[in-house]
Amino acid sequence: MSLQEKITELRKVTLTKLSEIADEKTLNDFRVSVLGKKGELTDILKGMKDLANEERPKIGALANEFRDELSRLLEAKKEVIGQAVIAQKLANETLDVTLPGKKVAKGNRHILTQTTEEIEDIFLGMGYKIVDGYEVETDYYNFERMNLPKDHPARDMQDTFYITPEILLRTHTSPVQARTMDAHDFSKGPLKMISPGRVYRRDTDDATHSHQFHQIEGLVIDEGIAMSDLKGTLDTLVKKMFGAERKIRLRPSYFPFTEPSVEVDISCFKCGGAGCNVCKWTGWIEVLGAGMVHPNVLEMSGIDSSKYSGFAFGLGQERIAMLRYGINDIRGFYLGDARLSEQFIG
Ligand code: FA5
Repeated sequence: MSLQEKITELRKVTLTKLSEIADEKTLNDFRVSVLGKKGELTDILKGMKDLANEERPKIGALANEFRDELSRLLEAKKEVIGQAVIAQKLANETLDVTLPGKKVAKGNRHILTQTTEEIEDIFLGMGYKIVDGYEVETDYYNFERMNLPKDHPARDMQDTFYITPEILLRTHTSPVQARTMDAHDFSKGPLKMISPGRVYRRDTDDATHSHQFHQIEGLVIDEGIAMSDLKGTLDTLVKKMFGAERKIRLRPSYFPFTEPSVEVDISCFKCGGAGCNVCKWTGWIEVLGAGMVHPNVLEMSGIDSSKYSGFAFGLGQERIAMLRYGINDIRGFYLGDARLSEQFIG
């Protein structure tokens, strides 16, 4: 085969192969394999030395023509491949704004937290301040300052977890009363506070009792505070929490730190007072303990009980939330079961 024929044949084969190439790397390798130093065209042109002098320029011109043509075609192909790569990328990265978004799992505050905050809001609206207490308390504040001296039989009503004989987990939020009274400057006005928090008792857990639960303490001290102030305040709370048609009822009770003491019932939200399984057919549901602050408790804080008087109350948030939402087992609050908490997204 003459060199001319070889070049013509190479051109034919090359153009066919070129049409099949679809990526840049193959294209580059192909260029090197034809036009490179060790490429096929270079190889063919090695035969130039054996040609007659007048033949050489002809073959040289043919080879150059082929090299130019192929270079142009390679360049054009490179451009086509580049465009295709961009088009592919654009197609892959298309953002469809009409697709539904990915749902982010949304948490919510615990129902007891929500209940506490709702009660806090009601009292903030009535001019109370919110005070924090200690969950690890002294026997002194938890019992003695609440008019429960050592060996007082009423201590049995609230047995607890002792850390040392003098330090314990508080059994109620009432010790915050004494701490707040100690710190209050009455020349600056009356004392009105609530104190929410966790309390502990050595109780046996069942559907309505837990060894750890929550209370909100309330305390008002000023000159001339009367039982009617307590009743009006609790009536407002109950109507805001359970609805304007709810009534409250005070029953005589006993707490060493209040005198007189009362248990406060609300008319049943389910039957309206007629009697049902929720109120155990009494028409009333007990929600909290309260009373007029015992003069001994005032005096222990250095408050003149002949001049000042006050009321206090303590309610359990679990009890309130159970009644309000029809939750029939207190343990549900602490199990972290999303099926319960998801019902109270708020
Ligand atoms: C007291 O704890 C008093 N400190 C309340 C008080 C304060 C009275 C100020 C007078 C003046 P009592 O033990 O009744 O009282 O508890 C109050 C509320 O806590 C109860 O009405 C109930 O809702 C809740 N409670 C009591 N024990 C448990 C328990 N084991 N589990 C869940 N809630 C409880």
